[in-house]
Amino acid sequence: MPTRRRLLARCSALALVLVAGACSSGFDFGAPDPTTTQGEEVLDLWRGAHWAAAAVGALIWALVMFCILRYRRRNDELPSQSPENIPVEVFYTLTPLVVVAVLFVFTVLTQQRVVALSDDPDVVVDVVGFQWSWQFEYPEEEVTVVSNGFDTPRMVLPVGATVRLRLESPDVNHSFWVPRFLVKRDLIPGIDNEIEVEVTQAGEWEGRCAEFCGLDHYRMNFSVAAVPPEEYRAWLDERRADPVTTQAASASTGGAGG
Ligand SMILES: [Cu+2]
Repeated sequence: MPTRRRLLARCSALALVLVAGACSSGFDFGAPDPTTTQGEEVLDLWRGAHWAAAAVGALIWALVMFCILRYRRRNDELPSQSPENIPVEVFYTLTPLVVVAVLFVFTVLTQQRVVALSDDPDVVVDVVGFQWSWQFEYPEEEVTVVSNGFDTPRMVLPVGATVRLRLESPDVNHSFWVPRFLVKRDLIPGIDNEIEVEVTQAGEWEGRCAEFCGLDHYRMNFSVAAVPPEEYRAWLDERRADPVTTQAASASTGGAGG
């Protein structure tokens, strides 16, 4: 009996630690707080997968505990030594298949929403990643922000707008990644990769190349500033005075955090 109580106490403590960990992270399970509608979709999938894993884990623990307690040795009589149990075998074969199928369906549905492109985006930015920095061109506004290779370039976007990012590379593979967006996409020479983001809050966040692209890959940082629409228009007007701008976000090491 003391052994059983100790086991139950340890299981309860483990469950408490797991739940406390989930609560302390706001049930985000380690994911960054998203700043785009696409990121919120990804976070929902991330949360759902973790809760599903927790449910499966709880079921397994419950079954293990049931077997340990229910079929523990009480005397020298052997329990049934039947070599098969068809219903149980069907259950534990079908359950993983159902779990994988459900995760697959939710993943595909989320992916379709995240990679969807609108017919008429509010803002278009041509994002060029090159060895080893970035250029952000606003073709409809005739404004370009390009790094001199040392400064951290800054992309400015309006909050609440549908922004199409057309990703291009003139040399080798790179990857556009803003962690707080919770989405990233490769820039591949000769491939037209496009994503859309709708930023939901004002702020400034760091971005970086997420594909090792050569010796100075580590320098490929940039920042994204999301501002109210009127501030965005004012920024464009200011940039038009100097349409091709070498611009530093702040220091030369990754821009603002966030
Ligand atoms: Cu890189």
